[in-house]
Amino acid sequence: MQFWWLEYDALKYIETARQTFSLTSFKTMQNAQNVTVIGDVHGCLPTLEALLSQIPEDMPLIFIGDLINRGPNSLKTLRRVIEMGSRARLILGNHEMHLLASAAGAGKVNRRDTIEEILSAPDADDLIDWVRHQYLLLQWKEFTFVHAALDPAWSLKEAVKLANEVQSELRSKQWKNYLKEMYGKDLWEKSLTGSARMRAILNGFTRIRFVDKKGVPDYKVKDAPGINPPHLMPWFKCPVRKCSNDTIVFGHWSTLGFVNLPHAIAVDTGCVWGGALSALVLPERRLIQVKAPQYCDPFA
Ligand SMILES: [Mn+2]
Repeated sequence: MQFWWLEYDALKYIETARQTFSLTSFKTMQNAQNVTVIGDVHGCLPTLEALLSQIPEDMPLIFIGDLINRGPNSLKTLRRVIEMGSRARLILGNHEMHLLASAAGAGKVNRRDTIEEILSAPDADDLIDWVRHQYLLLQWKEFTFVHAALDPAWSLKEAVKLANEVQSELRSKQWKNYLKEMYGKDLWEKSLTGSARMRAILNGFTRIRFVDKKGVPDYKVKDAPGINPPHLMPWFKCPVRKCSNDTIVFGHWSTLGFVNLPHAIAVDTGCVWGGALSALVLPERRLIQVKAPQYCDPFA
C-alpha cells in the first residue's frame, strides 16, 4: 500500500524533470528511521524558521496542512517548503484547498485571506501545480497523516482509496473543472457521485472536528472540547469510528492543543494566533515547540 506514494512521485518527476530526480530520495523517506510532522504553519515563516533550526537538516518532514493563509508570509512559506524538494511533503488542508479552488476560479479570496500573493506571483502556475500534486493522506510506518480527520464511516483502507480518488482528479488536466463546486457541507454516503462526493471526501479529510455518537460530523461547531454541545464529541473519541485501531496524526484544530493518545495525535497548537508551532519526531513522539507571535484571533 505504501508504494502508491513512491510510484506517483517518481512518475511526476521523470515527466516534468523540474527537479533533480532521485528514486533513492523517495525510498529514503519510506525507509527513514525518523520522520518529523509539523503542525499548521499558516504562513508564519519566522516561526517555521525557528522550529526548523532545531531539526536536523536531513530529517524528512511532513507538513500536516494549512501551511499557508491567515498569517503574514504565505508565499515565502510555500516557496520555502517547495525548495526543500523531496525532503518535504504536504498534506492538503482546507486552506490549500481554498487556494486551489481560488486558482480554479471557484473560490473567492476574502478579507482575512493572505493567499492573493501566491495567486498573483509570476510563477503562480508552478506553485499551484506543486500544491495540487500533494496529498490528502500519507502513511509512514504505523502512522497515517491527514489534515483534520478520517470520517468515522471510513476504514483506513477505504480512506486510502478515497484520498487516491480525489488526488488523481486534482493531478489531472481537468482539475479546475473538478473543483468548480468545491464548497458545501455534504456528508459522506457511499452512493454519492460527482461534486457532492468530492465535497464529502474533502470535508471528511480536511474539516471534521466534532461528530455525534453515530459518527455524523457537525461542521458548525468549532469550539474547544469541553464547551461543545453535549451530544457532540471530538471525532477521534467516537466509539463507532472504523479507524479506531489505526494511529491518526492530524492538525486543523488549533484550540484542541497537542494531543498524544495511543491512536490519535493532534499537532496544531495555534501558531497563527500566538500559540506555538509544533514538530513531533516520530516514531518516538518527541515534541519540539516554538512560541509564536499572534497574527490573528482563533475565534474571529
Ligand atoms: Mn485546517
